[in-house]
Parts: sequence; C-alpha cells; structure tokens
Amino acid sequence: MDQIARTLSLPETPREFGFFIDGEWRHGRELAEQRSPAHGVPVTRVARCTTDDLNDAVAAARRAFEDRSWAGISGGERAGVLLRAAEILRRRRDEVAYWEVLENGKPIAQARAEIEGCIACFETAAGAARLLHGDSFNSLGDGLFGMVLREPIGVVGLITPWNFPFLILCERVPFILASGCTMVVKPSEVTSATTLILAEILTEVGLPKGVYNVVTGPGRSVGQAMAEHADIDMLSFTGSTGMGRSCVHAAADSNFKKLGLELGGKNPIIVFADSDLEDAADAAAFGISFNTGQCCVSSSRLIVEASVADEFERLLVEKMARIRIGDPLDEATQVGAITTEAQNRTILDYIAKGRDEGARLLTGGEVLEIGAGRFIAPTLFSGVRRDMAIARDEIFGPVLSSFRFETVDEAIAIANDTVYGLAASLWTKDLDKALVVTRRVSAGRFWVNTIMAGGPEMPLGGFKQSGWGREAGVYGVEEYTQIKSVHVEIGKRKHWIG
Ligand code: TXE
Repeated sequence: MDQIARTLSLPETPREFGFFIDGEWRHGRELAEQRSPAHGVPVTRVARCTTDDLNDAVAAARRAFEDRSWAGISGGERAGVLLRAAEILRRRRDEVAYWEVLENGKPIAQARAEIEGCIACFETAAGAARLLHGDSFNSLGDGLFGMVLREPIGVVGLITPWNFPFLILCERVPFILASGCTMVVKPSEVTSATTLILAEILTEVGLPKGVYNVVTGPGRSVGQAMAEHADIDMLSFTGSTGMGRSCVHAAADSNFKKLGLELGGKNPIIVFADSDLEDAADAAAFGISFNTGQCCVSSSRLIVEASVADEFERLLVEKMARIRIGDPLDEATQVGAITTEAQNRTILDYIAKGRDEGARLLTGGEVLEIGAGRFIAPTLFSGVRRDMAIARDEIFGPVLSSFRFETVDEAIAIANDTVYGLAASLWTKDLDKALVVTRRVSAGRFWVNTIMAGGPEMPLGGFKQSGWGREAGVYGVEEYTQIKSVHVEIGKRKHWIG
C-alpha cells in the first residue's frame, strides 16, 4: 500500500465490497455507489443488505458467543489477537486512510493520524482485556463469601456514523472484543469501506468466525431492524439525537436491550480574559474547523469574556482565514469536503438562518468552488442571541457562534444553556476559576487550556441528551459486561426446617 501513499490518485473504477457474516464474504444483490465528497467521482460500491442478512449475522454472532470460542478463552489470549490486529493496522495504515478520505472527504494527513489513534485503541483494549476483573466480599461473615463477576453481555449491535467512520469504530470494536462479546456492525451507508477492511484484518489475526460480522445498508431499514432485534443484547449507537431517541423506543418495544448512545453536541469553548489569547484563538479555529465541524465534540459556541471579546474575535477571524481548505488527497490540506449532500444543505441553511436572525457574519459563510467537491468556508457569527437557531441546534459544520459574558456565573449559565452535554473547552490561567467552571459545566469530556486532546485510555460519552454510557478505556470494556453476584456458603447449612 506504500504505492497509494506515493501516488494518491483517485481509483479508476469504484471498488466493490461484499459484506461479512460468520467469517465469510457475501455479495449483495443490490449495490449502492458512494462518490468522493471532494471529487464527485464514484469510489466505492457497497451492498444494500436485507433484514434476512441481518438475521443471519445476528445468528452467527449468537453461535460464536454461545460456543465460547471467544468468551471462553483467557483475557491474555484475547489481548494477543488485539495486539496482532494493531500490528497489521500499522502496516495497512495508509491504505485504510486512503479509503477513509475517498468516502468521507477528510484530509489524508488527518486520516493517517486517526488510524494511528485506532492502533492505540487496539493496544489499550489489549491491556484492558488482561486486567478486566470483578470484586469480592470477604465481609459477609464466616459462613458466606461473595464474588462479583463481570461477564460479557453477549451479542452487541454497533451502529456507526460517517464523520469518523474508522475512529469511532475503533473506539468501540477492540473494547467490545476485550470484554468477550461478539458483534454485528452496521456502518453508515455512505462510509462503509473501512469497517469492511477491518473484517479482513480481524480474519488475518485469527479472530474466531462469527465474532465480528458486518452488514451494510440504510439506517432506516437495517439500522432500525438492529435496534428492534430481540436477539441483540446491547446496542451501541453513535449518530443524531433523533435516531438515538428512536433506538430507545425500539429497545423498549423489543427486548429491553442495553443501550450505549453517543449523540449530538453543542459544545462551549469558554475564553477568559486572563488566558493566552493566541493559544485560545488557535484552539477555537481548530475546534470548529477540524473535520469541517462534522464532529460531535466540535466547539461550536464561543463564550468569551466581554473585555477581550473584540480583540479575540479579530484574532480568530485572522486565523480562520488562513486555514488551508482543499483537495483532501493533498498532504498540505487541513480541512476537506462536507461528507454528504444532505449535510451540506443543512449547514448552508443554518448560515442563512444566522444571517436572517440578525447575527453578524465576521468571516466565511460562503461555498468554496474547489473542483467538483462540496466545500464551505469556516464561518464565525458574532452577536449571537441565545434563542437563535445557530445558538441552539447542532449544525455539524464549520459554523461558530460567539457570545459574551461579564462574570464566571454568566459564563457557566451560557455554557449550560443547551440540551446537550458532550464536551467543553476552557481557557484561563487561574486555577481556581478552571476548577470551579470544570465542576459546574455539564459535559462528559472537558479540556482545560487545550481542545480535543486525549487518548483511548480516557472514557468518551455525554451528559444530558448527548447520550448514555461510556466508550473506550477500562470503562469502555466494563460497559459491555454485566455483573453477577455470587454467594458461596461455607460449611454446614443452618437448617430452616427444625
Ligand atoms: O445521522 P443518523 P445523519 C448528527 C449531526 C447530523 C445529523 C444527521 O447533527 O447533522 O446527526 O446526520 C444510522 N435506526 N450526527 O442523518 O441518521 C445511519 O445509517 C437505527 C451526530 O447521518 O443518526 C448511520 O449508520 N440506525 C453524530 C447512523 O445511524 C439508524 C454523527 C447515524 O446516522 C436509523 C452523525 C434508524 N432508524 C450525525 N436511521 C455524532 N454523535 O458524532 C439512521 N441510522
């Protein structure tokens, strides 16, 4: 695959993918074509699976779970498989990054860095597989001993979105595998390639058949059927809050499957006057433009202390104008294309709404004509009121809304004025202020004097309507287990019947 890294040209014909059930590749009767968001040419053709295909995949995952070929081996053996997968992924990094770019539109340098993150996920999960353990109670008196066992929950359904197709996958799959569960994955219908490539990698490292299955196709048919499936024990869903809600209903109406949900965000970046304004402006530009703002943890609400707000906005405009937007196959590109036509329309509609509602456009707001792709300039609105649509809704694009505050309490109130609670970033040199704000702002991930930092050791997930549960790290493995309390009597039973 070094060849691809050197040439980085578009494929001459779209690559066709099958889907993967019980260790075998199957061919779809109907195929859906995906075009490169940045170039407009067809790049992949992926099967539109049916609910029969899904049923086969769930049955395979159930057999593989029950036969103990994965759940019954030691954590150390599972760790070995995960470490070998990390090694192969390291070798195939450039190839996986290439397909990620072609389907998603993100810059190649960013995609490669994401695959490095995925390798780290496999390595972290390998450690966690060995360390996963329960608890014991030696405090129940001489006649009784208590053990708390962690057992894999069973068959997991995993539904992933298109914004980080491989990274979001790898923040979950290795941790699910570490727990001993088996799974059926349904990637987004527009970015399925790399999820299917992972099936090749896991086969090569000797994962038993049926443990990792992939069905492809639309969310409203295959995804919905997964959420309703009575033989799936847990569903991990990452996507819109609306679809998350529909998964909750489907779980309640079927088998009460456990749910892990990572949903939308409207994340604040709070900048105090005493912060390093240059650093904070760089972070704010990055926080809203990275992955074209198609990021659940994008910092889309700038909350800046009034005394420095004009200066800060000037700095930010100057930085946003220097972001290199363009062909994602170009090594120098920092921001690529908008992944889907629907998302492109959504973002442009919100920009129009911001203007109509009277917010002041400081930079961006326009479509960039770059080849046949979909590109939108990073956009900053000032003077945004808290009741405006651009203040309240997740836009999922490079559109930043700026608010001003006078006091710490006011900054916290603005930050918490949202139904979401996924992430927050805070900039100050005052430790007291940093800790007060960190404690009082509702967010599952918090960055102090940094943004989008971290690694797979740290758990991911949201407060409020941003979701349920945590992924990654030891917490992420535990999420896919259930707890059994075992009571062992010691010695002769004290009889009930005299
Ligand atoms: O998401 P969907 P869409 C947000 C973001 C974006 C909006 C719409 O605001 O503008 O969602 O994007 C599958 N049952 N996020 O329409 O539909 C679908 O096939 C089960 C935030 O693409 O939620 C895909 O695999 N599954 C987010 C996945 O759900 C269903 C990432 C996500 O698609 C389904 C993406 C159904 N009825 C969008 N319908 C984040 N948290 O990062 C669809 N799907």
